This record gives sequence, C-alpha cells and structure tokens, in this order.
Amino acid sequence: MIDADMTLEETAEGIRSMGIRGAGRIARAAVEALDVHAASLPAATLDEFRAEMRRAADLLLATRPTAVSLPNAVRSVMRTLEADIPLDEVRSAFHEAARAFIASSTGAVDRIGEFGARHIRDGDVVMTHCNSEAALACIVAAHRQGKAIEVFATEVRPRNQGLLTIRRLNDEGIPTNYIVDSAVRTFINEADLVIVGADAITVNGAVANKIGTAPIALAAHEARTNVVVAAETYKFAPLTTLGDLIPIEERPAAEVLPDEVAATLPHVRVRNPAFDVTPAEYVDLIITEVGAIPPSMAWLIIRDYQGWSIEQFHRPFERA
Ligand code: RI2
Repeated sequence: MIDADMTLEETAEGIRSMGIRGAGRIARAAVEALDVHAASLPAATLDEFRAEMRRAADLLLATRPTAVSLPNAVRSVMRTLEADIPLDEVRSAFHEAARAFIASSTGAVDRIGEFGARHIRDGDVVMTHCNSEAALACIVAAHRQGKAIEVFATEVRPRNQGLLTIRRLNDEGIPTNYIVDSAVRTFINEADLVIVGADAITVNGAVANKIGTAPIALAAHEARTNVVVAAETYKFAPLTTLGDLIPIEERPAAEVLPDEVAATLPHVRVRNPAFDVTPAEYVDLIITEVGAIPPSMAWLIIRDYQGWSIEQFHRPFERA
C-alpha cells in the first residue's frame, strides 16, 4: 500500500508494525513518504532542507533492519541532495528521483514476472512461501499465459502472510493448496519448482527471506527440486561486499505466544526471527528485472546495476 496522505511518522509506524510489508512495498512506501515530506518542508536553505530530509530518512531506515530494499531505495533518492545546486532545483531533482524509483520498482516486478513465467512449464506445480509480489508475478504471469499450474502456498507463521498469497492466487483462479509450514517436506515431491522472493541477497548469492525459506530450500535440494528466487536488483546488499552481514530482525515474542500465556511460562524464552538465510548452494537461479543470474553472479548486479563503488562508502547515507 502506498498512500500519499500518510505522514512520515505514519509510514514509519506502518512499516514497523508490518501494516506496510514486503520488501518492495516497504521501499516504495518509504520513497513515497520522503517525497511527500520533501514537498511539504518549509526549509529556507539547502542546508536546512538536507538536515530535515536526513532526519526523515533516518526515521524510516530505523523501522526494519533486514530488507535491504529500504536503505537501497532511500539511498537512491537521498543522493540527489548532494548536488551543489539551488534549493528549488534540489527539490525538483528529489521529486523526480522519487517518482523514477517508484516507477522502476513496479516495472521491475512486471519484468520479473515476464522472465519468471518462462521457467514455469505447462502442468507445473509451484511451491511458494510468504507473500512476495515478485514471486507471485512469475506465478500469475504463467497462469495468464494459459499454463495449467497449481501452487502449494505455506501459512507463514507467525504473521500468516500466506493468507495474502492464497487470496491473490484464488482471485486469479489458480488451483492452490494451503499448507502449514511444517508440511513442506511432505509435499515437496509434488512440486516441480520452488519460487520465493527475497529481502536481501549478499555478494556471495545467499538469500535472506522470510523465516522458513531455508528449510524449504533444503527440502527442495534433497528432492532435486529447483529453487528460484525472484528479486529486483535493489534487493542485493552492496555493503556485503565490505563484509557487512545482513541483520536478521527478531520481532516481538507476542507475535508467537500471547503475553498472558508467556507470563505463565517463566522458563520459556520465545525466539521470533523474521528471516533466515538460504546459502547460495541451495539456490538455482535468481530472476531479476535485468535477467536471470546464478547466485554466484550477485556481485555483478551490485557493481553494474546499483553502480556501487568503494568511493561511495564515505558519502552521506552510504552506510545507512
Ligand atoms: P516482495 C517479505 O518480508 C517476505 O520475506 C517476502 O518474501 C519478501 O518480503 C519479498 O517480498 P515481510 O515484509 O518484495 O513479510 O517480493 O517480513 O514483495
């Protein structure tokens, strides 16, 4: 959901509470919020404008740590503030960059769908996990091409994003099996292909995605079922080239166990990581909007499509 009427604080809270979720949607919502905020800022000087926009960017960046789409998107628009030009021109350059990011982000999902559908054959059974617009774009495009496909979609404890997925699949008229997360190994032999999204992809091709993705990839590996990751180029994490790790968000315990139940279990600690990391060796292909690559080529995306270079390291926001 991108809502131009939401304030910066409302968007930040929406991302934090997962009312706005999904790595691509988070990125677009953050950029939209910055764009709206920039337009309403009464800043008199360029320095004032930059300072307030940095505060706004920091607020959004602090919401969720794992999806690298968020800092990548924020960085891509905040770069326009570095130009040494009059305030009015900086304002319009920022606005243009924000609109361009949002348009290219939605365009990327369509392209991924187009490319990804080519990997789904008539009669295939596809397993997916969580609710990824990029992964769903592939599945829906294959279905719209007239291929008779069937889907296994997981429930996705504890936030049940699987419900969003099965609603979408149902609306498209795609035959779908809804399974609990722990039933993945039971059904993996019925799947021809696994397609999932990504929150972050490291320079060595490892994929951070919704918790439960790594066990699916492991089961798929054992069953000799291909695992395809559908991810826009801005899901690749440039700072992993410098040795940074992907921070894995651990969300509130109450998402797993109600507080009143937890209160009766003083020796029990609930662990609730929102993501896990699938090693590159369990990923067959990453489909981006610029084509499909093996995970071992992740660095090329960071270098050639994000324009990442070590010089940027010292610029403002580069380590946001
Ligand atoms: P798209 C989601 O995270 C899921 O992990 C999903 O696979 C990933 O973002 C990518 O989603 P969450 O926000 O960008 O539900 O492909 O924690 O929509």
